[in-house]
Amino acid sequence: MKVAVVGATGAVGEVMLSILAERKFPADEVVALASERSAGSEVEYGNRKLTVRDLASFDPVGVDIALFSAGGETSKAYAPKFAAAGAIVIDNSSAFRQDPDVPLVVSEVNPEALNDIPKGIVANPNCSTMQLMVAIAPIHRKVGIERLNIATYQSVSGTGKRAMEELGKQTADLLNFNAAEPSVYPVQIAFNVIPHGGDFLDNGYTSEEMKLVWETRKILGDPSIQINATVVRVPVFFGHSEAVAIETREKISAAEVRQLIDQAPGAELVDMREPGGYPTPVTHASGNDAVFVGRIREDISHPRGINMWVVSDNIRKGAALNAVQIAELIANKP
Ligand code: A2P
Ligand code: 11C
Repeated sequence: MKVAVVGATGAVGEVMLSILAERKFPADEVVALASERSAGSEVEYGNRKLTVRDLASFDPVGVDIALFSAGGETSKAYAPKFAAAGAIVIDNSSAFRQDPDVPLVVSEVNPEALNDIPKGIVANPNCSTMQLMVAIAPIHRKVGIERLNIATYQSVSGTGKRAMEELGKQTADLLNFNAAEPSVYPVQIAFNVIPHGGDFLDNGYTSEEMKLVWETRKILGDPSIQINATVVRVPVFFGHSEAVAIETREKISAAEVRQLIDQAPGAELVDMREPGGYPTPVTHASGNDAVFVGRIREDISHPRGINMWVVSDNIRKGAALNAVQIAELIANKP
């Protein structure tokens, strides 16, 4: 099997390569692709080095699976070409997620959507949707979810490598009594929080907020779920956190939710109701695969309300890991 990683020099692409090696994905050949800017440089694939090739001049014939994480415009321009050449494209951008002929898949939640891939393209959900699905799908299946109210606390790696450099540089500059210069973000990110992710839309929400609405409905196959989200960027390098308030159709207790999370594939319960007995990006999520769930409690303001705190590594389960898990499901198809 020949696998291509498009965006191999990026924050997600690098981790796609390391997870392919770590999970011993059955690839005979792996090709690392990026823009002509980084063609000729080297990236790591397990304990091997791959020379990065220029996507624009690469011939996709012979590629079986292509993992794309090089931005929406690159996906729009190249994913159909790879699919036409016979590859199955697993696309981490938002370019095709709303296309009804493109399955949007969280490997533990709706793998059956992979039974029909009419365009040869599968979409990988946005990182904040991904971790939310692992945590809430079991609750939706058990008692039905009527409404979700979500506040996110998203790390800078979700924006990409330049944003991580910006947080590091601003932190160092400020600690040395120098001014912090915003460049990737519109305002200072170090020692600050920014209520803005993606682009502003006509309804006053941002695109990152509306992805939580559209993607959740598509993945759970239920357009009736009402969703309200506020996306916030925080000065954390890896790991997105979410405060989630759920209104269910039928009453469910906190103890039952805890049991569902404990049994949910891909989820890990960390809910001790004591100082430190909850997941955080640094103590649990960063560098790990699971979606960590804690602070589960019944909402004192709603008869069918449940609150929870959901944390996961946005680059791993939120992006690279789920893409590789989809590739595994496709590779193992009879
Ligand atoms: P390059 O390093 O050549 O710019 P991040 O999300 O961390 O910023 O990474 C984005 C990834 O997408 C990088 O690997 C980047 O490659 C790649 N990329 C961006 N634009 C293009 C393009 N037009 N063609 C191919 N790869 C691209
Ligand atoms: C972030 N979730 O943290 C975003 C990045 O639609 O895949 C990924 C955007 C996307 O900013």
